[in-house]
Amino acid sequence: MQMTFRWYGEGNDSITLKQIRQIPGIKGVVWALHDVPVGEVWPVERIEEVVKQAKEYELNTEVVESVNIHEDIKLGLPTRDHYIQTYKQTLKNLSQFGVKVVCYNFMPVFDWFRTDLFKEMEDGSTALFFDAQKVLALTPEQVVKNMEENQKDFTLPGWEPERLTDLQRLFDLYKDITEVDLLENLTYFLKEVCPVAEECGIKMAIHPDDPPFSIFGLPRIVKNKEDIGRLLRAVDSPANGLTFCSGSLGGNLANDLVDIVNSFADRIAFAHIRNVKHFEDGSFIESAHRVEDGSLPITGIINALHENGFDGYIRPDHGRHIWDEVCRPGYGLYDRALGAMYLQGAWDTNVLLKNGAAPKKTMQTV
Ligand code: DNO
Repeated sequence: MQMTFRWYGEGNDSITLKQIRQIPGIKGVVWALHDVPVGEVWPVERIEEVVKQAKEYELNTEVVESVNIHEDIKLGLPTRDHYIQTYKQTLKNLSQFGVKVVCYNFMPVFDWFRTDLFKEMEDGSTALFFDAQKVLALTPEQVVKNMEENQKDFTLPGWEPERLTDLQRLFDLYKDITEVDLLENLTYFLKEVCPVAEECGIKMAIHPDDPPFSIFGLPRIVKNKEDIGRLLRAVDSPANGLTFCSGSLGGNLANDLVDIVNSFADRIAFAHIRNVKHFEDGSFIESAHRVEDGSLPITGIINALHENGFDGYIRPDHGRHIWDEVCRPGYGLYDRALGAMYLQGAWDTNVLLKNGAAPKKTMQTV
């Protein structure tokens, strides 16, 4: 596996490349041009700029998260063909700079969704929280009203602000879209884009729905093993891959995460690993990565990735906010760095168990 770390870019992230470089084992940054509006082509010069910046710190830029999908593609509107063309051009531009994986999602309207960004935990740290009862009680009309009144509280890292400006229109457009329609629209998109991705040596890696169930009546089609199998079969190309996200799929405890890894190992191009602690009412909080700290089988997942010879990219996922760090919700330095070390510790233990003690290292000259 190749350990990476998400970075929001110079001037857009409080974390520096120098800091990332100093976390043991990190090979590359997972990046995006967050200011390019969804649906527009990513300019070559802008891509080159990020690649150069990362190279200075010996970090690769092989994984992009995300090239977001225009809502017209998800809705299957006639204008989708234009946005599919721009998507293909972005892939071509990225491939000129050695990008190997493009993570994306197909969630209508919202990307990931939480109710609290800084929920206090028992140890005094704060973390992202999903209050299931609060979400269940919200109607789409209330969501629109809440967001209009209090937009900043609902903007999460990775969301494009323009999505929130015409929420009511989007909710209306999705009223008649079923899960079957949405899957058809995803298949249409993948059939167009995968041949180009294959030519470019890029793997498209769909991110599961977060949370992995319908919210506010919107359709969701990447919630569980069955959904994943269906969409991988719909377009049987090596470029049609998966981002295995333990925290997203683990938002539903009925998902057997180890089984999902074992079932789709050859299609997992990228993995986001984090733990989640569940409560009786269906709510969950994003705990530390350690297996004991949450409800998910983090070490079992790493074992399964190792057993399947996983050589794709992996990153620690959302962290808690600890040691008084002021940072983007879920994307601070400290807890994610701890996460990276924990995941590598679990991986190295697997290597040790399989291969026996590591051979003695030769001394480097000073
Ligand atoms: C949240 C992220 C998501 C992810 C997108 C991929 O922290 O995992 O925003 O980047 O769903 O398109």
